[in-house]
Amino acid sequence: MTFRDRELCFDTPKVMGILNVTPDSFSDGGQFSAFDKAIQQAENMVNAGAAFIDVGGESTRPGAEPVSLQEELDRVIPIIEKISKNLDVIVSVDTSKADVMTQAVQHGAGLINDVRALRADGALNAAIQAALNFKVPSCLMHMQGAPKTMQKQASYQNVVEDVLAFFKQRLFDCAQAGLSTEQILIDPGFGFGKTLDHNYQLLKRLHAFEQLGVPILVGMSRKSMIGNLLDRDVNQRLAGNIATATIAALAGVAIIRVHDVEETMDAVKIANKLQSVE
Ligand code: PT1
Repeated sequence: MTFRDRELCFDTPKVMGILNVTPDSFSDGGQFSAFDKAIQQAENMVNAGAAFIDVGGESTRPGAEPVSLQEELDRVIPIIEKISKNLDVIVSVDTSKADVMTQAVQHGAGLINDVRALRADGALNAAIQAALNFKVPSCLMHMQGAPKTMQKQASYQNVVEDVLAFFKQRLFDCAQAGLSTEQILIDPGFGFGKTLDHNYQLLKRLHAFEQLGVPILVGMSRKSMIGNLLDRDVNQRLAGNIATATIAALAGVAIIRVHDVEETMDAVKIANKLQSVE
């Protein structure tokens, strides 16, 4: 698959490092600005082996409030520009807003990552233009409901079949609108309108999504599906993160979205060895 000017093969899983650029994520009153710290963190993740850096300016975790367009642009565009210019990595933009997608791609982003699967106003058209003009693909994620309330009433007949049906319809609608399936990745959306059991049913049956014929991205890092099961707060979830990443790697996913890049790379290398040894 081509990400702007880079060709990537998903014969083994690639690691995507998470870079949140929300107001409080870096402020510790020190001498370095939030901007410099974000760039430093991106560099650390690239040195640890990240193939992607996912830059997000709107939190979508359960209960999160939306942010304005200008606020999101101010947060992410300078970071995307700097990382694309200076680091050997594909920059992903984690957004649902058409204008953020367009400007991010104009400033160097190589992947659009949309937790709302291009359903916001203008987003599908922005993604089509990004694909046609810059060879920038899009990742469509499944979410039931909206971040503010999605954990209040998660309900499915069969979560795997329901999420699969959502993607079949969405891939069809995108193709009809002019976004080729070859330019799409999918993500089952762990923690987005799902109970603990829904999340583990999806993880157990990740292979079912191969029938869609597109690369699969997963993000479970530090989520409540790990914390609630293990009764661990967010800074005590590393072992759980590695366990879930290893399971995803063995299932053959294309991209694993994580905070702890260095540790996840070790897990991916072990899974790769297991897959390739005779
Ligand atoms: C994800 C993802 C994302 N997750 C993609 N993008 C988040 N493609 C942001 C919790 O249960 O999985 N895939 N962008 C972060 N969202 C959450 C959701 C964070 C749930 C935490 C939880 O704790």
